[in-house]
Amino acid sequence: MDKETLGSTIGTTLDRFINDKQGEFPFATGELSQLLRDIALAGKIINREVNKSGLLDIAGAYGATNVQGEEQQKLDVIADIRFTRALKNGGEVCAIISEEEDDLIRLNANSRYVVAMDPLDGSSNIDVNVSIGTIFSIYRRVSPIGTPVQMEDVLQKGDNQVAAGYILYGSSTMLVYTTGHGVNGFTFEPTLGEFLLSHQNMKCPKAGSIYSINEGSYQSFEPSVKEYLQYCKAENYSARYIGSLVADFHRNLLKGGIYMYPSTEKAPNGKLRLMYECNCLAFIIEQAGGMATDGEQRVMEIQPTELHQRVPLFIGSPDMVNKAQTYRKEFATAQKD
Ligand code: AFP
Repeated sequence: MDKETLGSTIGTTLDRFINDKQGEFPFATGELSQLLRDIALAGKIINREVNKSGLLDIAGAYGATNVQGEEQQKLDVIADIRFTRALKNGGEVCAIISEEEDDLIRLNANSRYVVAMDPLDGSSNIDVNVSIGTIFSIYRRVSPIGTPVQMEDVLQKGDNQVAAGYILYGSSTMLVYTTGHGVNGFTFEPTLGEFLLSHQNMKCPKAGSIYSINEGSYQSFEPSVKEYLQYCKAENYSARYIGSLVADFHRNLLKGGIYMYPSTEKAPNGKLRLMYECNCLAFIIEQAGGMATDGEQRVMEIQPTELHQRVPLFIGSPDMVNKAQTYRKEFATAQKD
């Protein structure tokens, strides 16, 4: 891109960018654009709350567990309420799947879109001032508008996503999203209260030298993952693991690397959720030139059967994901023989 073009687009507000991009969708009605704005607004509100953590009584456990059996933090619950309210008020959404809610949240049956979200991922990091994130996916319902939402509207493959993104509450707050036309990142400018385009047309390096995995579970990884980890060490790769998926993913997207949450003895399908963690990030990484698999197939090809389904995840630079997958295939072949 030449300097003139760069100068004219970097710093564009998210609102303007969304408006300008609406033309990329034939027959666009503006509803998806409005929905993305609603999500950005909720993100700004969560950002405000997250920044007060430590000052107000919003950190710590809420005293309940979510459907995953995980202890909910107060900020998890606040984020869930804020996002649900923003999506409800916006009126473009007919149903929400949230990590924090056992069941589907049914909203306006006259609306076109389904949202899957993890309102605040990495909640165990909240109390210790480490980066956390919001993850979201948007689908178009398949049943007719105006009729009650069906499970088939919600349990769609990742390949059907019309948009996906995340908000990273880090050293600065960023919103990164795709509508299937590349990936763009916006940094929050707190004095203006605006997300400004800062990372245009993001691309994941083809090869990388960072691996991210909770190696504390090494003993219970399957042999192919152990072998791949040995390979990473032999290659002198750097190990980096925050334990906040959005933050680990974002670093690897920018610098090149692989994030892995494989199956373990305790969690045969891994820990991460297909609908509101893996699919969203898989859409983004593929749009940025990377790869996301469950060790066998593309994440976005998996047909979901449950709202809170878990799948193993290998995501990041294509050369690294391919290599990890090679170990897996070799191991599977050796077992057959
Ligand atoms: P929490 O929300 O319970 O902190 O879980 C975060 C998370 O879903 C994801 O953000 C991390 O990458 C992953 O779990 C960390 O899990 P381990 O602690 O098992 O490594």
